[in-house]
Amino acid sequence: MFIQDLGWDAYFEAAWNERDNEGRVPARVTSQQRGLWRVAGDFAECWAEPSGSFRKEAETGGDWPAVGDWIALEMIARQKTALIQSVLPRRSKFVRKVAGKQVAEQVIAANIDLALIVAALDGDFNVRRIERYIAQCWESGARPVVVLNKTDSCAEPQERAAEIEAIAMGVPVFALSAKTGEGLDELRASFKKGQTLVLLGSSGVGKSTMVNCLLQEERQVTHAVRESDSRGRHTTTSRQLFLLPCGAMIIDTPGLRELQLWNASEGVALTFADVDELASQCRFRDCQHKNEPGCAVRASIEAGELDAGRLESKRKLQREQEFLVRKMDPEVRSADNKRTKIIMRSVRDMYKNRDKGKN
Ligand SMILES: Nc1nc2c(ncn2[C@@H]2O[C@H](COP(=O)(O)OP(=O)(O)OP(=O)(O)O)[C@@H](O)[C@H]2O)c(=O)[nH]1
Ligand SMILES: [Mg+2]
Ligand SMILES: [Zn+2]
Repeated sequence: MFIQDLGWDAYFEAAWNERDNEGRVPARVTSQQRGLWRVAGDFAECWAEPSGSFRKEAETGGDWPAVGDWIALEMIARQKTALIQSVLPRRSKFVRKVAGKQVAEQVIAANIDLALIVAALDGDFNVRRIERYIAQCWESGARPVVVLNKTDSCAEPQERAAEIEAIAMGVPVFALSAKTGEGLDELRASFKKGQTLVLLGSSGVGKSTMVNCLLQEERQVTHAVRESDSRGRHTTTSRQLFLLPCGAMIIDTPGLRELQLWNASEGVALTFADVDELASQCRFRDCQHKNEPGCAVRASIEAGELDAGRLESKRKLQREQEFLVRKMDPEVRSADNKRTKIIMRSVRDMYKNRDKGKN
């Protein structure tokens, strides 16, 4: 195996050359277990542990390596071990607020190109939850793709897909069955060699079943959902990166119990760019879209064009976001968001052009 097969490219090469990496080799984290990291590189695969100085740094506010990270590794042949000396800058990262009341972030996966937001069509289907994931994706630097699984147990999969397409401008939507394989080829065709994908979604939606299907091998354990409410049983317990036959890589993750946004103000704005576009046509600049005269948002809801739930969902995410920002470290708060601004502009343009097409 070569690092190029694992996604190494000019971006990481440049980052590597910027530092003194004498005596070290690049490697990618494929999984993590109890203080040990599984890494792959030109040397094949091995377990690695943080060096003393790296550990100190991570313990005092730095970051531990996440699955998908590129690291500088020092091989200690005599001791048959390998030391993680540093983590290369991440091109994208998927983070969430640490579960509970604490305000801290946890990196779920790093250097992701495509985030597959998986939802099941058998009872778990929830447009608002998908909206939330999309907001988080835009923020991460990965491109979101929505995958509606279990078409075999849904009478109108195309209607559900259309519902998502309506709220997720510019986000590809695939409807498929990981059980029968129906529709999987279309999704597979959108993967490119060297790309890294991550599967996100609640427990029981079929993420691991999709991995097995794409690998054409039963590598991940799967478990039936509860019959009473179609909920999963948190079968997958750790994140792991797999190399697919097509040359792309995929990270399976445990079903998220709690997806709290982390510094996703830009992502929220992006996800609701259509609402903002409407709001810009309200008579008052500070319109709350309640019962002000000349409110374009209310008019659109009354005309049956905009879903009222979507406005509510936006408000809820914004409140959550404001709460987090108030509690956050000022340095993090002012973090440069140039990249998201560029994406935002292009999504806004997409909405504008779509609306032009309507008239
Ligand atoms: N009918 C149907 N069942 C499916 C499909 N895909 C997966 N399942 C079933 O759904 C159940 C849960 O699948 P998993 O792959 O374990 O779900 P998961 O998302 O990995 O769940 P966690 O690991 O708990 O996060 C299993 O019983 C699968 O056989 C599908 O397309 N159709
Ligand atoms: Mg699983
Ligand atoms: Zn208004």
